[in-house]
Amino acid sequence: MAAPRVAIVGAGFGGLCMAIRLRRAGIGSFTVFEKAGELGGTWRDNTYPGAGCDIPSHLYSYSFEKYASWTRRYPGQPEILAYLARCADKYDVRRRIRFHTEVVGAAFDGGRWQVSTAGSQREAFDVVVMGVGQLNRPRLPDIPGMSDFAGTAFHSARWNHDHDLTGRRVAVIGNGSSAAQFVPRIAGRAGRLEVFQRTPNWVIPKPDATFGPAARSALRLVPGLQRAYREWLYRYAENVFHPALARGWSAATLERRARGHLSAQVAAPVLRAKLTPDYPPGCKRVVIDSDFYAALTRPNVEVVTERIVRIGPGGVETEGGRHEADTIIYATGFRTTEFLAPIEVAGRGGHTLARQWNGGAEAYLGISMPNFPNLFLLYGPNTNLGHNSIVFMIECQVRHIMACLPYLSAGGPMEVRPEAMAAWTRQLDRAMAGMVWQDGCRSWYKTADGRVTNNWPGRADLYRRLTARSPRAAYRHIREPVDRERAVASPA
Ligand code: N01
Repeated sequence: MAAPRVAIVGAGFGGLCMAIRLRRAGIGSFTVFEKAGELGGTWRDNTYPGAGCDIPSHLYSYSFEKYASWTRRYPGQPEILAYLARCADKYDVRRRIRFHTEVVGAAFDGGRWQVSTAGSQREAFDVVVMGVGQLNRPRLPDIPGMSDFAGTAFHSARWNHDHDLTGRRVAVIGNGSSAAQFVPRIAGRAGRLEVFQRTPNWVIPKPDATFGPAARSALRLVPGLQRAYREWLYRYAENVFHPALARGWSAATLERRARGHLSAQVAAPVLRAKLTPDYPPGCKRVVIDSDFYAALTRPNVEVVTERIVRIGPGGVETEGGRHEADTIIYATGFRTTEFLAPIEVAGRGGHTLARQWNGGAEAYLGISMPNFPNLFLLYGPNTNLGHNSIVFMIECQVRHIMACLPYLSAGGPMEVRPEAMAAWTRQLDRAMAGMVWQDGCRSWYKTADGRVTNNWPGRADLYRRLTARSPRAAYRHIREPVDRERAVASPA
């Protein structure tokens, strides 16, 4: 086969990384499908006030495109988006992005993938790489009466910048990382702000700082300095944060830090009690923010913990009474466990991903699935991290896919062997048992029945080693007889 034709779905960190790697390998036969009119994925969509990343800038960037000129230790959304746009231009992949083109389906047919886009266009590719991410579809809650609300309502990932919050009575539903970032930015403007909290989060301060001209020059000019700084950030995350999530030596340190931060910032015992979680830190995503607690102590801000029963035209009704509001901001997160949805994916032999993932999404290395030859995922199941940079994980995945390309070019479509998949699942289950995510909390890492489908339990180092192995042993080529075999399709 000549260079395979590759369809990449999504132009966020993952899709762009794949496109750049292909381009650098001299493979130009790829198309990036992007449903929106601009690149950037989650960093294009999340424009709420204060949006930013709580992984340090020099680590939250591609290893092949280090950037010395970050202005802050922790990057803000505009700077990350600008970084991605610069990467796309520098590596000349922007012209391969088909904007405003939503992929709605992919079907493996006759040894190739037929990729369907909205508007019923179909196009054949040898390989499909899904780079749609885990945090791409906002989740609105299912609260009775939401459509009756007479004021302005929007989700944090679809911020309504035309709506001036000055003097408003604002209800914020949810208190995760997104709310923690924007509540301090809007609390001073809103007339009254109520944060509806279902479960308190552990919060630790974010040691943010600006990089002045001298620091930026040093990082740019001193040989090896930026690399060493990045390496230090990475090692710190591996050696200090990971053990905290694996119930290791730093778990107690993390809890002390979070409790100390709460005590230092919130003096009132009633509010402090409301904000104190009853599960171990890390079970849900730890919020890393220095301003959230302080905002919650403002006289015009209240934390409401009574259960929401309905939303009416005039605001939010809880078990304790009515809370008048003219603006509701849903900071209720994303549909994280529905990987790839709503794209309909049909593999060989009548297998559909919807059916195969009935009990929760799973993929070998988070990248590939039996019955779906030449289909690869970026930031797929069990590859999210609570302790280190997702960009690192994405680069590991892209490297693995690049290693698969010569193999499938030479021998035809290939898929992961069922026995490799089963061994992976066993290994994952064993590692998962030691992690704090199991410890009695609800989180976006889990399906409704409690299976952790989003997170990688090991260190990032281990993931790098596993994905760096030659794919030969774990994959097999799909020959005609196998290709024609029909699955005994059980009802979905
Ligand atoms: O979403 P979340 P997020 N009634 O799922 C509540 C990344 N991120 O957008 O905890 C009432 O964390 C829900 O309550 P509960 C980061 O990985 C990163 O804040 O389920 N409340 C919770 O409080 C982060 O973890 C950065 O009880 C309801 C909230 O809504 C991820 O994105 C910055 C409810 C949802 O919190 C998601 O964060 C921002 C209901 N019916 C985000 N339904 C960085 O800095 C839900 N909730 C990298």
